[in-house]
Amino acid sequence: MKDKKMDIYRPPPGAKGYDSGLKYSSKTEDMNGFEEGVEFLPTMNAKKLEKRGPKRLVLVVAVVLICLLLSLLAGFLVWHFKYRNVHVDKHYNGHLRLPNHQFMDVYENSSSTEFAALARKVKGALIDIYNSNPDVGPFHKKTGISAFSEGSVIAYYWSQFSVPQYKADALDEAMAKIKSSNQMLLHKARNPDIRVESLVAFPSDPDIMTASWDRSCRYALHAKEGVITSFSTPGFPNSPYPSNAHCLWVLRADADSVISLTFTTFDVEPCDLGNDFVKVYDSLSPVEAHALVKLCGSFNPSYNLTFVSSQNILLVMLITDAKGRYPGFKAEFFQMPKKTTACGGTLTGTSGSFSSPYYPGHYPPRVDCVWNITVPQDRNVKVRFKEFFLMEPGVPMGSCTKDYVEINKEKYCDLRQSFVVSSKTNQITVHFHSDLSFVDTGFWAEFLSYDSNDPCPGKFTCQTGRCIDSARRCDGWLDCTDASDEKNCNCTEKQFRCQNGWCKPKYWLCDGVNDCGDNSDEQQCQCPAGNFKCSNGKCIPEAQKCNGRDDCGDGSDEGSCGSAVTVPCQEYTYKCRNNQCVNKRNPECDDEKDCSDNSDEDNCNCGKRAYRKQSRIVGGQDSDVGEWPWQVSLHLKGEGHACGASLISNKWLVSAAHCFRQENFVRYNDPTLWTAYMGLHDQRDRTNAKVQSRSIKAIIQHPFFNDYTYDYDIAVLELSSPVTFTKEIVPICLPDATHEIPSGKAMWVTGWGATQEDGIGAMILQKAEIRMINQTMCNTLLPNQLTKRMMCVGILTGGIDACQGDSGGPLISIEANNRMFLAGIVSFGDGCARRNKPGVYTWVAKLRNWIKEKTGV
Ligand code: 4AZ
Repeated sequence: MKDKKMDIYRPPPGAKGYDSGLKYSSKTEDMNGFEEGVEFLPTMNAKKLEKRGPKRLVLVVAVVLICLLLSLLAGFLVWHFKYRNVHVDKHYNGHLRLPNHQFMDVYENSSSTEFAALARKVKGALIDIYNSNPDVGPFHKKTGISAFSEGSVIAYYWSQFSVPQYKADALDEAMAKIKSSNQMLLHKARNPDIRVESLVAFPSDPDIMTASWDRSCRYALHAKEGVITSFSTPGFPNSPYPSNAHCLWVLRADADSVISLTFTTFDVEPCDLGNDFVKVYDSLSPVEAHALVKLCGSFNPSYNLTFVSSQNILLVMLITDAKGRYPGFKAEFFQMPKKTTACGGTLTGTSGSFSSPYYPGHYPPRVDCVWNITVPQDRNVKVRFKEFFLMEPGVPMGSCTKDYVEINKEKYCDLRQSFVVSSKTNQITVHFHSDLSFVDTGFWAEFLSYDSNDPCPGKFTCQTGRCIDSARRCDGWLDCTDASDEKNCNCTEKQFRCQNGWCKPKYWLCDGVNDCGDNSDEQQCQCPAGNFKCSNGKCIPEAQKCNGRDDCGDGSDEGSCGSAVTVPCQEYTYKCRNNQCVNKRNPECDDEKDCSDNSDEDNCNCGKRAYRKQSRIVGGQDSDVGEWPWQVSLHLKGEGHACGASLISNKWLVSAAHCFRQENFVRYNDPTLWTAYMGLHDQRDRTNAKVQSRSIKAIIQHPFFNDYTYDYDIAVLELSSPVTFTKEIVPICLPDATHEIPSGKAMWVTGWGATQEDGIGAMILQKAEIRMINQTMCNTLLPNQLTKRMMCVGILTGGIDACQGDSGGPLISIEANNRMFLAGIVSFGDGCARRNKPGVYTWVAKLRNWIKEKTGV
């Protein structure tokens, strides 16, 4: 303390008085104004402060320490009660082998004394095993034995544990390793009567753990030699299955047999509407690791739902929730000798075919098949996979970590289009592997020998080995799956060069489709920066978008301005029933309330197919049963199928006016000449119970139909009596007059028309995916032919199109929530499937008011 005046005590930061001192000293100029003798601030009394300081410090430190201790204690208590003391329930399912026991038929009956006796022993053994592991034993609550099967004896069990949360992972780990731990040996020493082998435990199937039910049912069925055994969900087919139910069917076959199970009818709640499902396990334990398939929704009867077990057991489980009761399933099963699952072998000769076991049924789990293919010495061999379905849930695309086909050291899996693998020698080996869980329909393939010097006589050889027509080289189409037919090309004057070097027909420029792959064919047609591109191609300043005025001329600048807003009515705005207008694009039946009176969602029982979309026939054109349930076949007396039509209500159809024009002195608009078939799939199967046929009461052609230009090519037909809607008969939604379809949009055309120009009609309903082509481009391709009631839709490279006999049929646009709309009616074309000659369709939205006027729909 040299100078008391100078020795100003500064309390620790935060202590009271520190701020005051600073404030004071910083305002020295004000000091002059203070009264003498007034003890103004404690900081000025240095002596007092010096004395008080150390005491206060001790106090502060003590308080801090106490606080620290208290919070530590609180933390410990929280941890103890919230985590250490909080127990979680854990459930496992598994199985084990009892090598010194012989299977007896009575073990199939879980109420037999023999079952109970063995179950007791197995349970005791399991508890012993658990108790010998400190991460497992202390938490064990309950164990039960659910079944036994052959294989000495295999016992299926479940165990329940209650474990502190912080020990849950250790329990999972210990259970996962239970097979490899030496606890089983320990157990054997203690109880020599029961030897345990191959013990495995899996966390219980999460699908079961998340479900809740108050009804359960259990059935045990044993296959009889040479007999097919059927079973079905409770109440089938007269009443729907129960809600909140958990049903199990234990299916068994004799030793050394496997089970073939087929669902002949399957109609469960749609997967996206609820939580009802059926799961099939290749085990008597319902564990995900042995699940073969999880099914929900409804499958049409032609879809193959056959599954084959790897052993003589299968478990089928149905779980339903509180809502949505559906008919359920009917299934049948039979046993067959295990050796029939043998697959692979040696294949020789110049060609042949082979497939995964039970194709097109689902291949069994746990199989490895090897085909050694040898063709004559001087030839090479290639394998063409015609169909290939090896999809497993949860497997990253292309990783092939589970089921796969391996050739030339490369693995193939997932879902693939037809592909070819070739060998540079006269031999090739194909290895098919399926793991323990989840199966698919597999593949079928053919092998061919070829001359290595000329693998594709007269044709172009893709780098994959596939042969394609030489004319397809450098034509802009990717005909080889590896695009090798479009590499190293010199563009002709009818082609332009994409930025990535590919040559594409000039017609494909600015058609709204990214033909180049790098979008360079669409870039030159972009509007300048700051501009909006209208659907008709016009460019307008961005600021004019959504300003309530039709600056484009086609309303496209006002069509999609976020969520629906009531705006002044315009030609392009959707008009609600209460005469208010909204500015949302295509608001009708999109499952969102856009009009204040909800009229945009009225009459929307249309455009949804009842069956799950199953067709995975890549490259094929056959439809599935029920895939296009509004498709109608119009038969002309004495001639059979002549035109298509679409069902729009239970008694009205929409078709093309030109189907009913007068020709060769026949008045085709005479309704008595026609019969309509609804729910039809195969033209040869018109007596099928699913088909409803009706005569026609009235044909109303559009009064402006021009039989020369085909303008207004539309007609409505009234059925003699209404049809009943079924899974195969559903009406299509009609688009509002303001409905917009952007160029490039993919749509579907369906019909029984000719499958090639001048060809004959198809027996099975065909489908093709085609694209909307902009009007400007269309006018260039089909000059002087188009009116405002026509749209051009097709694939400019050719090969896919409607054709004769498809006329009058639907062009379908898939909109929000997979709802389908009748965008067009097949009208005419310049031949069929010709390059740069898209099909012409009647634009239904433009004639929507006329349809309403004539039919009330
Ligand atoms: C017809 O004759 C027909 N490529 C229908 C459609 C097309 C061609 C012909 C379109 O019914």
